[in-house]
Amino acid sequence: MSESALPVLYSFRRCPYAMRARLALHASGIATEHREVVLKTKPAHLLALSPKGTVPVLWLPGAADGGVLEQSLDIMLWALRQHDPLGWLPPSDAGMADALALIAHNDGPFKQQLDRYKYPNRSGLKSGVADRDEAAIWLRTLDARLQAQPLLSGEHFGLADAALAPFVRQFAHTDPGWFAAQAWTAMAKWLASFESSELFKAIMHKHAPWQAAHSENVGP
Ligand SMILES: N[C@@H](CCC(=O)N[C@@H](CS)C(=O)NCC(=O)O)C(=O)O
Repeated sequence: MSESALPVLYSFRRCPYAMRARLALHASGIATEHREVVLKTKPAHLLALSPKGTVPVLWLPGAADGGVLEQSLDIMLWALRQHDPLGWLPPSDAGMADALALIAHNDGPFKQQLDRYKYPNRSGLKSGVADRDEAAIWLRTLDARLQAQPLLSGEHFGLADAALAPFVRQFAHTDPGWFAAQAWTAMAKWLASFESSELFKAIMHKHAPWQAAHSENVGP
């Protein structure tokens, strides 16, 4: 197998989990080899590393423990624990617990409501409105937080902001007119500022789908 000295990131441009991993890797300054995945035809090497077949996956060639990180939050924490020049990691245990609680709600109930809102028929629903409205209750708590402080993480953009923003963005884009009509101005401003940031632009570069080199032994 051809081994890159760099960590290898299997990613998909529009996946919010992959976005949060790319955000943390970018903030950490750690260079990676980017491998863009087509979800319908996942590379054999990705599936050999991580049979569950989701992105993002970070592979650390040569790491003693196999070097496979297959959860987006683990990739974020790994990257930021190597280098955290922007101070994204919460400085206290209480701050970390707070960020992890927000992320748990995002990845649990909110993500489920988001999926049912976006694709109600996949869940046998006629409409996603009930899930949209459930999700909106939590989004209003984010808005209240952002009325009291500039960012979810406090004074500076940090772990919680990067972990949640790609998902809130997906929610907003499901019905932009409805989203814009809601009275969550602090949250809408936070989202708009994220979407227009250099950081966001930097992680949304387009990559051609990655293909294994012909000679590469990619079998499990
Ligand atoms: N818990 C995982 C979830 C990752 C995930 O579900 N990624 C989606 C894309 S957004 C995926 O790869 N789904 C597999 C597929 O669509 O085949 C993480 O945090 O990394």
